[in-house]
Amino acid sequence: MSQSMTSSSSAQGQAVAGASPQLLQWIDEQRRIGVLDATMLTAMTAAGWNEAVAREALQGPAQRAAPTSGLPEPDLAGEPGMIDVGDRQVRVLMSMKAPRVVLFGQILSDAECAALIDAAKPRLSRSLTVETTSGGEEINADRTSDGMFFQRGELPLVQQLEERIARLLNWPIENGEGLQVLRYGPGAEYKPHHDYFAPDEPGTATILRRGGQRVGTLIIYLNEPEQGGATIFPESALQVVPQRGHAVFFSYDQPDPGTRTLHGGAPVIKGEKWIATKWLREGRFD
Ligand code: PD2
Ligand code: ZN
Repeated sequence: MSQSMTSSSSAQGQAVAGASPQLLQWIDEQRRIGVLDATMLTAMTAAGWNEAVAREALQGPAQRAAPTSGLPEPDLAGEPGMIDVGDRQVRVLMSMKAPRVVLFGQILSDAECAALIDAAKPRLSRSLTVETTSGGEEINADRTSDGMFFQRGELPLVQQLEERIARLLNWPIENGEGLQVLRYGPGAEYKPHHDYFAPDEPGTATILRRGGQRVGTLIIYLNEPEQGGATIFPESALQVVPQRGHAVFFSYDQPDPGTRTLHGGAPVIKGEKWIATKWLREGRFD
């Protein structure tokens, strides 16, 4: 829990009697990453804030929350080796400008990777992809993995990971789709594709009603296949070898191949590959 929201702070806020500037700043930060008021209220009272003060501090500061604009993007000003995501330090391992691709380390611990796999395993079924002619879903021969989706915030670990991602990429939790977990066995692959929805497909208008376009993808590696299974960006001759707890992020400012974000999952040759994917939308995905 953040220092800045502890009730022992002596500083007193002027706008809200009893609430410190640090508390108001903490509320703004939580709101910016999409934490709900109810969640903050629970955390504040657990940290010792009087409930009436906590409720008052939460009232009315919606105007302080920054509107979503631009693209999801880590703050790499000053070329940090690590990014503080609240409860963890994430390593910055590689950053490429065009296409925008960033490789991160230790976004999840080994134990958290194992826990996500265990939670997903009983719910796996053959992966579907969004069917862009109708906006529905279909089995896709280009994607031979098994998968499942968690609801946003479905488990404490999922919620924790979503908060980390929101901080890491400066993008609201509400703009994220539910976390998808995929398992690839030997021979399984995901042929090269774009993650945005093709504007000229008839089903795209329906898909976009919920949250607008996808603007970014974070693929998190939950294990290490013995051979094969890299995430490939053929237009950049880039190959990301899965390492447990690492994640590759890429963003696309337009639903256009000019973004050079064509990417795929190379066939697994030996062993299994497990990933968790978070797709980020331009607006709220409710
Ligand atoms: O598993 C991968 O490496 C991969 C490749 C391409 C995952 C995705 N796309 C995806 O989840 O969108
Ligand atoms: Zn993809």
